[in-house]
This record gives sequence, C-alpha cells and structure tokens, in this order.
Amino acid sequence: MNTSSPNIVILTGAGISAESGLSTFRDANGLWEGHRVEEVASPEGFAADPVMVHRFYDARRAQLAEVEPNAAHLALARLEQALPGRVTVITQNVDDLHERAGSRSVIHMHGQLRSALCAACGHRAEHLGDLGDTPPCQQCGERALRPDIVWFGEAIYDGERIYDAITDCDIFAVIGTSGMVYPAAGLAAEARANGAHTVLLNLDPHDDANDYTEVYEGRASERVPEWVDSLLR
Ligand code: BV8
Repeated sequence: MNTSSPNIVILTGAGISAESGLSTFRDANGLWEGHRVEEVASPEGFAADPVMVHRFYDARRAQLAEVEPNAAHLALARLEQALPGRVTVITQNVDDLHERAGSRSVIHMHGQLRSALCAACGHRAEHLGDLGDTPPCQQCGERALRPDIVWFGEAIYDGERIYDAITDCDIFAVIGTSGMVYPAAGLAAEARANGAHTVLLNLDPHDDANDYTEVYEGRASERVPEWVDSLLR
C-alpha cells in the first residue's frame, strides 16, 4: 500500500445519511407507501404511475432542505482536505449531504435528487422544486422532465470514472450500505482484486465482512471520524 500518500476511494450508501434523518431503504423494509422501492424506482414504475413516482421523489427532494450533513460526512470532507486529490467518494445516495459537508470529489453513481433529466431531449439540469407539476424542460420546452435518478434496470452514471478510481486505489472503504444492489455491491471485490486494503464501516454486520482487511461496526457518525483520525495520525 502506498502509505505515504494513499489513493483512497470510499463507497457510501443510505446508512451514512441515516443519522441526518434520511431513512434508509432497509428501514422502510424496501417499501414506500406500500410500494416496493424496486417498483417505484424503475422506468416501468414511472411509466405505470408517474404521479406516484414524482410524489416519491418530490417528497425526498423537499426533505433535503430539512436535513444537515452528519459527523460521518464531515469526516470524509476533512480527509479530502487533508489529502488533496487523493480521496474520491462514490455514493449510491441521491442526496447532496457529501457536497454540503465539503467533499469535492463525489461521484453520484445512482443520480441526484437535485437534478432533473428531460426524457425528450436528454438535457440534465439542477431542479430543486417539484417535478410532479410537469414543468417544461429549459432546453426543449417539452413537459417531459423526470427525476435524474438511475432506476433499477438503468445503467449507472460515470461507470468508467468509477472503475478508473478503483483500479489504482490503495484503500477502498465501504460505509453504510447493505451491499444488495449491483454493480455497487461488487466494487469492493473489484478493489480487493486490484490489491486495495479494504475497510467496512457499517451498523449491521455484512455476510462478507471476513473479506475486508478492517471492519468497524457501529454508527457512521462515530466510526467514520475514528477511522479518518486513524488515517491522519
Ligand atoms: C444495472 C436510486 C444494467 C433510486 C438505486 C439479480 C441479481 C443481481 C443483480 C440484479 C438482479 N436483478 C437485477 C439486478 C441489477 C439491479 C440490482 O442490483 N437489483 C438488486 C435489487 C438485486 N441493479 C440495477 O438495476 C442497476 N443497473 O444493473 O444496469 C444495465 C447496464 C447497461 C445498460 C442498461 C442496464 C441500477 C441500480 C440502481 C438502482 N437505484 N437508487 C433511489 O434512490 O430512489 S438503488 C438504491 O438502493 C440505493 O441507491 C442503493 O444502491 C440501494 C439501497 O442500498 P443501501 O444504500 O445499501 O441502503 P440500505 O437501506 O439497503 O442499507 C443501509 C445500510 O446502512 C444497512 O446495511 C444498515 O446496516 C446501514 N446503516 C443504517 N444506519 C446506519 C448504518 N450504517 C452506519 N451508521 C448508521 N447510522
């Protein structure tokens, strides 16, 4: 491991935002208003009931204004400030808490609540309000905006950038994810195969915890600052 100035890649999931008040998918038992998330978070679900899917995302987008980054997000931003150009966050989360904590190098592999995608012309732009009232696309004027979210069955964003980051990372950490969704769930094995030192920080134990070099079990707001302190010591 390049211990002098290691390249560090961190994959985060809903668990890192749980203590900020954003519910995880497991907390809701993968359900929302009685719908399975896979149904709501899918092109088929959107085609079948766009009003319900817009309501799901409009509610989560509005909630962003009520929550703050927690100590785990802040610790990762501190790590990036201490090791400029050496730290990349790959997040499955669609919230903006990493950026609001100060992280600069963030890859949203599953999209973002703060962005809208035009299904007519492909234009992507920041959109902070509701989409359920079908506002027009700034580029083409069509009322075809959808959440800029990678749904089940859709290709992830920034795949090349993600695999490049994993290829030459020295430390790969996984924080607050159940590891149920692919390809995100396969990234740790990819990093390990490339020789990375792997670290798991999660509330619940993972089945593959023994594959990790280090495991910190507990709440992200406590374990992540501890882990960052150990790196910067
Ligand atoms: C694709 C955006 C191909 C939506 C999301 C069968 C087998 C294997 C794979 C598949 C299969 N069938 C289909 C697939 C592929 C599918 C998939 O993996 N399905 C799963 C359900 C089996 N994947 C896809 O479809 C992906 N795309 O494969 O495309 C392709 C290629 C080319 C061209 C076309 C197509 C796209 C997947 C992206 C889906 N979108 N998010 C939204 O957010 O609304 S997924 C969504 O769910 C999240 O982004 C995240 O990825 C996932 C939930 O996972 P977590 O973040 O881990 O959250 P969870 O609640 O599960 O866990 C929380 C964890 O935190 C727990 O472990 C808990 O212990 C911990 N925790 C809680 N509190 C704390 C804590 N830890 C620390 N501190 C705390 N306080």
